[in-house]
Formats: sequence, structure tokens, C-alpha cells
Amino acid sequence: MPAVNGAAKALDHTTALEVLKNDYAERDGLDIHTLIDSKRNGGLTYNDLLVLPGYIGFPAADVNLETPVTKRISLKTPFLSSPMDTVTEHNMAIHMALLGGLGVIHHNCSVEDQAEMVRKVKRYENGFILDPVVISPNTTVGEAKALKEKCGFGGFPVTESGTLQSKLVGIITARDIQFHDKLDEPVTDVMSTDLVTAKVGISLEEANEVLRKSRKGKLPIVDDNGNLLSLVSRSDLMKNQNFPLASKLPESKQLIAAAAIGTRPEDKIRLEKLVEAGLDIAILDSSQGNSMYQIEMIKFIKEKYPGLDVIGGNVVTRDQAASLIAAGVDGLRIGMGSGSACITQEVMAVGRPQATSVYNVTRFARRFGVPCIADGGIQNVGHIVKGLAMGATTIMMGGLLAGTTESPGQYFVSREGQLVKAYRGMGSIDAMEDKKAGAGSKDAKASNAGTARYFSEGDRVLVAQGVSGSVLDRGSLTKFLPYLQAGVQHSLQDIGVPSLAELKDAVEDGKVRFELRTASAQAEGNVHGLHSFDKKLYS
Ligand code: CPR
Repeated sequence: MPAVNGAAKALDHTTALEVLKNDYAERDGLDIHTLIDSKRNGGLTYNDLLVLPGYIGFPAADVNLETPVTKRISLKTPFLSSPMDTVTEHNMAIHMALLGGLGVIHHNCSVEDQAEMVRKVKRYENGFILDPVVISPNTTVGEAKALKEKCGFGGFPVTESGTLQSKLVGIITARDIQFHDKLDEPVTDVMSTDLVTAKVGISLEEANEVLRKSRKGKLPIVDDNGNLLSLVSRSDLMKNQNFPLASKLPESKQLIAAAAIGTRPEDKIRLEKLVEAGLDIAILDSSQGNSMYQIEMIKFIKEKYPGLDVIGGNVVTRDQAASLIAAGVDGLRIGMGSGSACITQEVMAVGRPQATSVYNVTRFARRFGVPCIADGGIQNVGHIVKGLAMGATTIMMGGLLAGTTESPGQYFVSREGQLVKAYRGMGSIDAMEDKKAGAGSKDAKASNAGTARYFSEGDRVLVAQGVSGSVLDRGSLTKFLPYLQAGVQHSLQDIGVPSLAELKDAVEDGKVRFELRTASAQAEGNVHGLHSFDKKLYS
């Protein structure tokens, strides 16, 4: 380049974009393959890397997060909750599915309890109370008053047998019994019989409209023979939000149900009950999935239940993944030792840093069209995006969701005075002892027939691979998951890709660039130099 007054002659500014267009070597940062070159960089965790910004050419709200969780089933958002007994029971599974994700029901409980949870997810219809308190014509006014005190609401349907699926004969409202002091009289003497009902199959909008017009408190939903099936309540009208992202199979009105099982022979009986309850996806829950037990189980399931999707795992290497793909899995779960309550890497000396695991397994699995879950180690939105950028199609979270209202268990106040909920690894001594004792289940024997996720639960000496502790209150999932969703959309906007599918392509062909992050870069990227601060993440 000819020098002008000793300086290089500047290029014409209009060629700036042309210069970098196809010449990736000129561009900043590393392509993903160079980044995850483990011979050079060792195994990387999410905190070891950053994504470089791209060009923003669309609004964040337009970013499409639709993504496959198995070969057959896609979700509108990439979020999964872990099959852990402090994270996912039916309430979490229902809300994860309503919000576009998927909750995997844990199996540290009896077969019956787990099947009932699956049934609750499948039967759930937003706004319809599927298990209302029902009373019989013999119930006395006094008993109805006591029930009102106990439940905190009045207004009970009365059916011939006092149960659902029986002929509706009336409704007893709080007003009917309020000033009635003949406590021994049957409710049939005071109940309302001029009922406004609706037929099963009515949509929630229509049901709400009928309620509004009828000025009644409750709308019983009945079948053609007048049997009570469910109830819509006026006090829920405002709460009956719309969930446009809800995870459902095409042509189905039901939420998708996923549950974890182990790989012991008894788990085949467990699976049968879960399938009867309507299970859509079975997740084989093992900390080291590449085993003869799991391979045999995958083959058994694919043969006996061809309509059921099976996710295998956990795996962190291509070799492990290859065994399970060859056996016929519809999805893989990646992670060993990266979970927040996990000490596997310390105790077993086995595992792999998560970013490297996700990169390697997904590179291999995508050649066979097998979607992958990045499981564990997610502490914030950034980690989610990094898991997706490494190649995962969905992200599974335990600790991050354990503090929401929808997780099992009660809040309590910690020694430091903060509101917290219990969270424990499934290979913690606590969890394994509960499994041995059948705690939390009605049927200890059935509970013992559970998973052996860590191949240690049956041993005389239990070797812990995790800890039990607590996590901070995070409020309701109905706010927290939309926050994660909006966060991921904003991040993809910064990266310059309008969908998860395009993120994958742009990463693969080197358009999306990465940088390694030194310890001081990590310190710089976090709050520093402040005397004090509040870390409020969303409002
Ligand atoms: P976090 O989201 O809490 O980081 O990790 C959740 C994941 O940790 C679970 O989905 C599971 O794969 C893993 N996990 C659960 N209990 C564990 C124990 Cl005791 N040891 C190792 N990994 C565990």
C-alpha cells in the first residue's frame, strides 16, 4: 500500500463490510471449533467463554426460540426442569409446559405417586378445576360449614355419590349456609338447584362468558348424562391467563408429559404405569448413561412402546453418545458433574466441563438427527445461551428453578433471615436414604424399585455424589420463565441471529465468534468496585 506522508493510505470506507464479509480469518474472535480445541484450551465451562456481538437487524421479541427436544417433539421455548424431588412434581411440570417448556417428573417416589403426577399433567386444562371438592346429598350443613373453613372457599357441587363422574344434583354456596343454624339438616334442604351448567368440550373463553352472564360463582361442567366432570370458578376468571406457547403435541389439547425412570428391571413395571397414565417422553435417569443396563432398556422401550420417545443419558463424550444413539434414543441428555449440588467430579474423578461436553456430544449427535439437552450448571441467562450456542437444543435446570413457588416443598427462613427452599442433589445421602426408606411415598417397596441413578442406592455404603442445601426464593415460575425467555431473545438479538435454528448454523459455519475469558475478564464482566448493590434481575 503506497504511503502518504508516512501513513498507510486509508481504504475507501464503503468497502469496510466487504473486507470482512467472507474472510473469517480477518475477523475478531474464534470460531467454535478453535475455541473448543481441548488439546490447546483444556475442557471449558460456560464461564470460560463469551460470544462476540453481531448485527442487530430485528426486534428481540421476534426471536424464535422453537426447538426440538426429541426427534419427534418440539417446544416453543428451550427450557426443561430437572427430574429431582426438590424441583419437578406435577405442579412444576404443568407450569413448565404451560409456559412452553417441559418439566420432567422425578422418580424418587412410588410408582403410583409418579403415575398420578403424570396423569395430573395430562388431565390439566387451564382454568378448569379437574379435582374439585365434591360433597354428597347426605352431607350436613354443619359439615359443609366445617369444609368451608378448612378449604378457605365455599361453593361445593353436590352429586349423587359425593364424587366426580356422578350425577350433579345441586350446588351449596357460602351464602346458602351462612345464616342457616340447623347444622344437622342435610345440604339438600338449602342447596341451589336452579343450576347453570356447561357441556364438556366447552372452551375456557366460552365457559368464562357463560359465568359472566349467569352471575353465578361456579360453572359445573357435565357430560351428556349430567355427570359432573370439572368446574370453572368465577374467582379464577382473572387468573385464567392465556398460554399461547403451551407445550402440546399437534392435534392434542393435552400438555406434554415427561418423566424419569431408572434402568433396573423393576423400572419396566414403573414405565408401564406411566405409559398408562399418558406419558409422552421417558428420560432414562443415570449419571453415567453408557451402560449395558441403559442400552438394554432403550431397546426394550423402542420395541414395546414405539410411540413413546426416549431420552438417554447422561453422557459427555462422543463414545458414550454413540452407544445410546445406536441403541435408538430419540434424544440425549448431556452433563456429568456440572450440576450445582453435585460433587461427582471430585468424588469419582470422572466427568467433563460442560461447554466442552455439549460441543462434542452435539457435534456427533446432530449427524444422526438426535436433539440434545444441556443439563446442569445453569446459573443465569448467559449460561443458557452458551449451552445453546455450544449446540444443545434445550437446557435443563435444577437449582435455578428449585426456588420458584411451583417446585415441591415449603419456603423457610434461613439462618441469615432469607426466604429459601430446600434443594438437594439426587445422589446426596439425604435423597438416596429417602429412596432406600421409601420416604415421601406411600409404598416403600415400590419406591425402592426406583432408579439407581448413581448405581449406589442399593449398596451397604452409600457414596454421595451430591449435597443437600437450599436456594433463594425466586417467586413464581409464571414470571421467572418469561424472564429467561426474554433474556435469551435479547441475547440472540445481540449475537445477531433471529432464531435458535439460525444460531446453530451461524455457529457452525464460523459467523458467530467466541472469545476465551481469562480470570480477570470474568471479574471485569461482573459487578466490581461498588460499595454495595442490589441485584434485581427482572420486574
Ligand atoms: P443444576 O441446574 O442445579 O446446576 O443441575 C441440575 C442437574 O444436576 C440435574 O438435572 C442432574 O443431572 C444433576 N444432578 C442432580 N443431582 C446430582 C448429584 Cl447428587 N450429583 C451429580 N449430578 C446431579
